[in-house]
Amino acid sequence: MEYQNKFISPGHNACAGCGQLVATQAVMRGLNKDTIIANATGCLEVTTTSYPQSAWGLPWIHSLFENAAAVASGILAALNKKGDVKTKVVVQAGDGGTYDIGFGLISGMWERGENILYICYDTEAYSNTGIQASGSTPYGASTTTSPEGLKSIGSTQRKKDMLAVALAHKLNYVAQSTAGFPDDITNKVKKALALNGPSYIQILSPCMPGWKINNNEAVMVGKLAVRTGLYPLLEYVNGQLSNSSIKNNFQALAVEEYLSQQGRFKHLKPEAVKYIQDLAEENIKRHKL
Ligand SMILES: Cc1ncc(C[n+]2csc(CCOP(=O)(O)OP(=O)(O)O)c2C)c(N)n1
Repeated sequence: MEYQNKFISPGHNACAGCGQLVATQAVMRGLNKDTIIANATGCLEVTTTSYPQSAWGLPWIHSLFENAAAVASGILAALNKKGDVKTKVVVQAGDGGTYDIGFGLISGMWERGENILYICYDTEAYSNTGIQASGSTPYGASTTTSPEGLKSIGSTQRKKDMLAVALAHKLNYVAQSTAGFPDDITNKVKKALALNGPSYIQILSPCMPGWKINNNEAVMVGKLAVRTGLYPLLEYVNGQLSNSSIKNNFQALAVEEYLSQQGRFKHLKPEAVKYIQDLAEENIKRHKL
């Protein structure tokens, strides 16, 4: 396995050990040089492009927070006009850009069935602006807009099911992974691009300040998300579940193993933990292969 990365260089200023950058490096290993990236606003954009520098080794564009999907559609239209069928178009965005702010334009891009790979780095909050809750924030997480307190358990919402939203748009390829499994990410990117047609890959990307974990814990926490069944590795081809980390012999760890590693869940009482355990069980039932 080639771990040298020519498309994202180490000179960016993301937090040391950032889960999103672990995931990005894995994504970049799945791309080839004939790729154009449209990036939404967010940590990945801000930390890799401090003017006049750039950490990107591929053509890369940032415009606004909400319009990365529309920018990608425009790039694809220009490539089509030029008769270029070789160059791939990839969108990268955080969960705020995907679940909330860019939602409408993503839906339009998917509706048009365009051959674009959309990657969501899911940090489960608006990380770059100081950990505000997004549509992806899970139940019980403390964020700056859903802080835990005497009368608050943190976020009381259930995480929006973006995978189901993507599937409802009948994409050719929909997958989920975590920064705990970089090779799984790389393989999924390669597969999405080989299949052609619209595709969506969502990657759980542990965030040190947001999740209140240490700099060396992003990969470990990413693995625990999978092993508890809270965030399984999933792959849907043409709408059918074709691969899942939850197989017949899957032995799930208790969700406490995952929650107790993270400061954002430290305040949770047994009854909230039980509710999250039920969510994991529901997930396990639903995604068993
Ligand atoms: C329309 C608009 N709203 C808000 C902002 C401010 N803003 C910049 S980055 C950011 C957070 C991005 O969160 P997310 O998309 O989850 O990516 P992350 O930083 O977590 O990787 C926000 C709210 C903006 N630039 N544009």
